Amino acid sequence: MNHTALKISALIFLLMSIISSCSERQQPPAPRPNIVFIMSDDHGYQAISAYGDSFNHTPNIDLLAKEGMLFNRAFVNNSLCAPSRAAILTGKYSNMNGIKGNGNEVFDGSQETFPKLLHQAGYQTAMIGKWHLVSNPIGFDFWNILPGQGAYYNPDFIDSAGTKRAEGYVADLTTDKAIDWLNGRDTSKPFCVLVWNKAPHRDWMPALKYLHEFDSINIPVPSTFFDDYSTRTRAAKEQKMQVAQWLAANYDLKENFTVSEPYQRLDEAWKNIFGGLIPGEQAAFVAAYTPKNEAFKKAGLQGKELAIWKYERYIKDYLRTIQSVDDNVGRLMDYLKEKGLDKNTIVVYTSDQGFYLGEHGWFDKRFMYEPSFRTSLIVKWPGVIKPGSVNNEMVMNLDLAETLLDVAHVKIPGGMQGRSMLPVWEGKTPEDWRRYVYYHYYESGGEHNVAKHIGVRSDRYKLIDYYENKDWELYDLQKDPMELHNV
Ligand code: SGN
Ligand code: CA
Repeated sequence: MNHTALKISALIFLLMSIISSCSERQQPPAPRPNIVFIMSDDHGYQAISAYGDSFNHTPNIDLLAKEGMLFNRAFVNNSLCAPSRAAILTGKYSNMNGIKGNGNEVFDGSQETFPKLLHQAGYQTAMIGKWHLVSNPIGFDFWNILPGQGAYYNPDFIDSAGTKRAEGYVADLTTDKAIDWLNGRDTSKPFCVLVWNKAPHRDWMPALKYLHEFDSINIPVPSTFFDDYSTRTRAAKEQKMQVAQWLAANYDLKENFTVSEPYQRLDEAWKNIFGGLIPGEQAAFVAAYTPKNEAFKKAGLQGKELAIWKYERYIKDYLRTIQSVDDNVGRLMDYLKEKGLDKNTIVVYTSDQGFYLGEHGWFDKRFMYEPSFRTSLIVKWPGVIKPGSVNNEMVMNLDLAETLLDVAHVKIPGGMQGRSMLPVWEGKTPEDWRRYVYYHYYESGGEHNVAKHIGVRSDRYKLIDYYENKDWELYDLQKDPMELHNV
């Protein structure tokens, strides 16, 4: 090769390496996953068929479990709506994020939250449904929330322009709004949408199409329904959560509806809720409860029989509202599939806390006993999470913020107190994964009269300190999974 030819071939080599290094650099990075975060309000894991012995059937939520991972030991920091939501958003415990109860605390939206950080990192973000944090959402391209607890029928929704009444059932509307937003989003960016349902929160008002669901089945009370709390400290005895005693005849049990006198014995607050129904809907509602209420009045039940009747009325309405949640999970999943978004979208299904479905004789939550301390958590991520996996690691609501930042390659701020579950999702749980879960319930007195407590749970034991009562409880969960024997 002569001198010129050598020069030319060196030049070609140089050019080719420049071109190849450029093309390497121009490789588009793997697209970041979209996130659909569905949360329900007070949806106990006992009412999801994927979790086992439920009396209802939730095929759409179950499908998420079949295609993703179901967590048997997901716990909350503080089993109440606002504190759990604040922990989910910030990845911090109540004492650090400022929301200890459902009272007058206003969520400080200037804090770092995972949606805000995702937004800063180029995600399109939206929040739709029950928010319950008093201040308006920050860090979202779009938000449309229920005022406070929100209403089931024809509810008001608030956005940055003001309050507007929507027509329909709250679970359907929440999903309609999420789909509308998805349709109008900037498709060049990944998205994160929070779809936070009101259902199945008290007072359990079903969609009209489900008023007769479960009519023909008998739902037995759980084995601990007639718990006498004999080994427990005074907190368990002094609560006001017993189905037998503390459900309201009108609001909760809908006892006083008959076609002939639908309104007579309703107080003002109830009239407002019921008034959300337009007249034709009111008639359908009253007609559904009339024969059952007449039979109930005639039977003159007392004592245990009456308690069992109340339980059935409560649980059936509760489960009816969940049918609508499940339908809407299905609608959202169909939408993702139809738009070809299902492959690169993480879907999270969870609840702000667990709920008593008659265990220990109760409804509501708050206590650190398993039914309310534990919450449902199901996550689907095609290609990353092995379909049909069941996980028994102790994870928490406050891990979600870190995890959802981690999946989007966003730096996790130092102050967050959970831990990214990503390795757990990938089936590679780190050796030093959490072995204890810390809990703190700060309210006391009030409607349900649950005493303040802190506690810690390990794989086998649970220690609870009712610090104002100066009482301790210790459970051996291996020997006593129902937590009936305080040792
Ligand atoms: C309402 C309910 C309570 C419930 C709280 C908190 N009463 O006050 O039973 O514990 O909400 O629920 S009601 O008669 O108004 O329905 S939370 O999910 O928001 O924490
Ligand atoms: Ca709740």
